[in-house]
Parts: sequence; structure tokens; C-alpha cells
Amino acid sequence: MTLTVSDDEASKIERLARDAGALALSHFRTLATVSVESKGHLDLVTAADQEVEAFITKRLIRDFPDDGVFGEEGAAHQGTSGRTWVIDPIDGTFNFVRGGDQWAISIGLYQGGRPSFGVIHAPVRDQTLVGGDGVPATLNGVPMAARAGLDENRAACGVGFHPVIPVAQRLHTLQFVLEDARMSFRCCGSATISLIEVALGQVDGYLGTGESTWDLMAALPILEQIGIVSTVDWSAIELNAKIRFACGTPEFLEAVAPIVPFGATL
Ligand code: 2AM
Ligand code: CA
Repeated sequence: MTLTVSDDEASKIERLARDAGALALSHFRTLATVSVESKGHLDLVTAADQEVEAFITKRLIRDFPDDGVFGEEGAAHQGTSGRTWVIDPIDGTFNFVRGGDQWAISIGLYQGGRPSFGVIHAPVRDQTLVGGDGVPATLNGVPMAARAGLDENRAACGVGFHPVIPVAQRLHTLQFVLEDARMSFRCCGSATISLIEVALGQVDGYLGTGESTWDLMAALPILEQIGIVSTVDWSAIELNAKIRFACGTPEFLEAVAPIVPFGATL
């Protein structure tokens, strides 16, 4: 088993995600005064996103000076170690702005051309997940159960669409889920929260269209530890890529392969 991060490094990142969560929560509690801008139709960014990313970036550069940092809100620090921390300071900003609880901080480690370790922290829901190569998956410090199988009587699929994804493409995906795969679906507006639902076995898998690498970098290595597989071909993905992918139990991936085969792109 390859050890990607030491125990000490793993707990440092977990502490960082929790501290970043406390900072985000302080803005969430005074939402009316938080400045909100638009990156595109229905695609929002707040002062909280920018402040939380700056906070995480500063601590990473202090604690891991040789590593790179890459973030949704523009963080781009070149490292020398071959390791890059990939950050989504708030995944689910739309929910954050609307006062919902479905948003999370995501800090993932990109190493050897693939996601290898991650911490995600959903402050309002009080859920912190940690895991990756050589680090068993935990939820709030408790080991997580392995996931497998697909019960057709209760099959459920998370779906996520970035706002730029054409309506026809969204409808095509939903039609496949409902008519061909004959599954129930859930759509919450945060890839990270949807992937927590996969980790907890609340859905069997997730279909994402238009995601960025920072949406997956932390969650996928955690999920891998509990038997969840994905279609992303990391050898063909750059850090700034937009992604279409599926992840879930092996049986779920088999069921959705007609619409998202391994290595599928947008
Ligand atoms: P973000 O909150 O970090 O921008 C789902 O495909 C992804 O699209 C989400 O994780 C979310 O990441 C992004 N997104 C941006 N605006 C959205 C919206 N209005 N509804 C759903 N997802 C949105
Ligand atoms: Ca974000």
C-alpha cells in the first residue's frame, strides 16, 4: 500500500478544513451582508468563497512549502515536490447563498497524475470525511463501511449539472436514469455533498456533467477506500479540465456504462 500522506499531514489537512469551515460558517451566519457576484447565469461566487480559498492557500503554503496549490477561485501556486493541493473553498455556493446546508469545503491531493488523498468538511451538517491511499475512509473519525451492489427495488443515483450544461443534455441524462436504468434520482447542487451521499450509501452512485477537478479531487480517493469506482481516466485529464463522469458501486457503473463509459468526456 502506497503511503501518500503521513498521519501528521492528514490531521493537519483535517484541522485546516475544519478551520476553513468555521470561517465559512461565520459568513453563513451573516448571509445578508455577504457580497455575492455572478460568474455566469446561476453560477455565483461570494466574498466567503474568496476569503476561505485565500485562508486555505496561505496555510498550505506555510505548512507544505514544497507543494503546489490550485483552487477554484484562482489560487495557483507552483510547487517543487510533485504534489498539488486542489481546493474548492465552498462547493455548493448557490445553496450557501440561499441559506441551505448542502455545501462543503474540499481539499484534495493530486499526486502522480491522480487524486490520492482528500478531506471534505460540510460545516452545517457537521460531516468530515478523510481518506485516500494508505488512509482508511472515516466519517467524523469513525471508519466507513464498504459499499457494493445495486438493489433494483431501491436503486438511486445522484446527478449534477453545471449551469452551462445545455438543457437537452440534462434531459437526455435524466431520461436514461429514469427510463433505461430505472433508478430514482437526487440532485442537490453540490458535487461534494452528492459524493458524501454515495459514501454513506444513500445513493448507489453519481452522474456528473460539467464538474471541475476541484469538485472531485478530495471525494474520489476517500470513496475509493470503500469500494467506489469512477469512470474518470486521469491520464487524459488536466487540472483545468471540465469533466463528465460517473462513480459508484461497480454494479452501478455497469448499469450506467451505456451513457457514461470509462474515459467519457464532456
Ligand atoms: P460550485 O458551487 O463550487 O460552483 C455540480 O455540477 C457543480 O456545479 C456543483 O458542485 C457546483 O459547484 C457547480 N454549480 C455552480 N452553480 C450551480 C447551480 N446553480 N446549480 C448546481 N450546481 C452549480
Ligand atoms: Ca466552489
